[in-house]
Amino acid sequence: MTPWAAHLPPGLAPDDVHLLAAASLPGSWTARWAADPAHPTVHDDREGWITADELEHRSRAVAGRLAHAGLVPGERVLISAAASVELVVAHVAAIRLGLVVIPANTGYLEREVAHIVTDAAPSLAVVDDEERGRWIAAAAGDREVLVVGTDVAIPDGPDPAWLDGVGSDDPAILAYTSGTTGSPKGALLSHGNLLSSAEALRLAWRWSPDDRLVLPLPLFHMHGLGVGLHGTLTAGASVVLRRGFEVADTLGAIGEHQATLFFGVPTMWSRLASSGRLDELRALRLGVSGSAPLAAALHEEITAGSGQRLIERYGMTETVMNVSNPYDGDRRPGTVGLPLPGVDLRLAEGTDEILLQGPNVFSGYWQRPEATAETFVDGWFATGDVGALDGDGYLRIVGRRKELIISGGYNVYPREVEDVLRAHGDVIDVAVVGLPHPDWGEQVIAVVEGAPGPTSEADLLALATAGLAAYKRPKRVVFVEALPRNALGKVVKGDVVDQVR
Ligand code: MLC
Ligand code: AMP
Repeated sequence: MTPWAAHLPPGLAPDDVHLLAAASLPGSWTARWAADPAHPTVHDDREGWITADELEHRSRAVAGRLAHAGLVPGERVLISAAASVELVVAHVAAIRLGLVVIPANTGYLEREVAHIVTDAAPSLAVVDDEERGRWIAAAAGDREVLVVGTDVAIPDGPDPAWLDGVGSDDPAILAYTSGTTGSPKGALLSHGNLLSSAEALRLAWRWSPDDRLVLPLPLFHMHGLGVGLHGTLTAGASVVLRRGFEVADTLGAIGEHQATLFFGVPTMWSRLASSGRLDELRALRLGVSGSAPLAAALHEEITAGSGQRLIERYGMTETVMNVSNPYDGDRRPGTVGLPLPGVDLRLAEGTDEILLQGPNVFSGYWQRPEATAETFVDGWFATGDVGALDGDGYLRIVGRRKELIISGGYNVYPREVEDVLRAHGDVIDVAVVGLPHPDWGEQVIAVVEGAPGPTSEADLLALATAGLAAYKRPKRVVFVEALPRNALGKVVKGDVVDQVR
């Protein structure tokens, strides 16, 4: 039996599943808009609801402006802004035009933004912050980059001839991630990658036009963008955007909008649980957790307090969504469930690294053939995560081969933080590690070899504040006489954790 058959709604067989039938994201979305133009589709507090028809017309108009400004399919557009209807319109317009969207964290500082601009050479940037716009223009240097606000207030143009003309192999999103090691690389995701994943979730989670998602996740990472927004549009459903997560705001929006769906990272679920207000989630049809491990005890606490049996699922920038607990059947705490429709999964011999294949798996890193080659083993994408399979095929994520800290659902690459701190004169060497933490899941700690001077800790934190987005900064600096090293002189991270735990 196909392992993912367990995800399908009753009456649907694997042979009936055609994840790429709509060919592209616009292929899927425009069919939804035509079928029910009056459907309330996207909501923010400034504009209220816009309908499917309004989204179609507004994104068409923005696409006309972008084409009139000279943008052609394949050119990159960097988008970095808080969630809003305007942002969604700009994103959908770019996608319909065949542009390649680079979603960038709004917390990035100049150094982090400049790296992306230099690497991806965007022709357009959509930002909600003038300073960020200046950083982008400066990093682009002599290369022309058009910087606009989320309203894309540039002259109108006619409907572009190639609107909605993209196919499944055409690129749609260039998402920056450090992957296993090194500086951030752009993972190039095609329309087929994103569509197949959104379709798989639509089937697996029974996502229907009647669903209403409250979404406080940012739209610059896969969870908010590839799952929350694309999933909503692919299902012809509705989404209520929030500008960040705060317990009272989220619960208020869920109540006010009679939400049926809520997706969060474990830090959000843990804050909801600590609020004592879990009962307010009772009316949801489905709650989902992902992006970092959800502790089994928290999973049970949420069930007890809200009646919601969460679905935990597993995804990645390079692959969108891979594995999920089933809608019907056992939603098993401590596991991420079974491969989603279309996804093949196996564990590597000897290391148990999780390997993936499927229409959701990206084709490679932007202009990094070597990094791409390293991450594919005989055609299988090597995730850097280590897994174990229960007897009946449920996947547990039991470790990581890559050096990665996941804090509040955001990925922090120790190497990047270490490089920034090493600039300080008092630092002989530094190891950045993640320690278990009740709110963040893992907390970033810098362990510094070198004698602390009177202001060393403050100086180090100032370096971090100047060079790193807030979520990457060490929450604590610990000085040690010597970092633990192996016979080759290499710092042993596991021993560093023991040293400071
Ligand atoms: C914010 N801070 C963080 C942080 N988020 N520090 C560490 N880790 C984080 N995740 C900083 C703030 O800037 C602030 O710094 C201080 O910590 C306290 O912030 P806060 O007010 O408590 O944080 P808050 O704004 O409430 O944000 C917490 C959060 C947010 C959990 C809501 O981090 C968040 O939205 N996380 C979700 C990230 C996400 O979308 N991940 C999906 C990746 S996709 P200062 O200096 O100002 O005091 C992916 C694939 C998949 O992984 O499978 O989904
Ligand atoms: P990113 O590269 O930001 O997309 O992060 C992807 C990584 O998040 C994966 O490789 C996993 O290590 C981790 N991840 C995502 N979902 C889960 C989950 N449910 N449990 C444990 N780790 C997860």
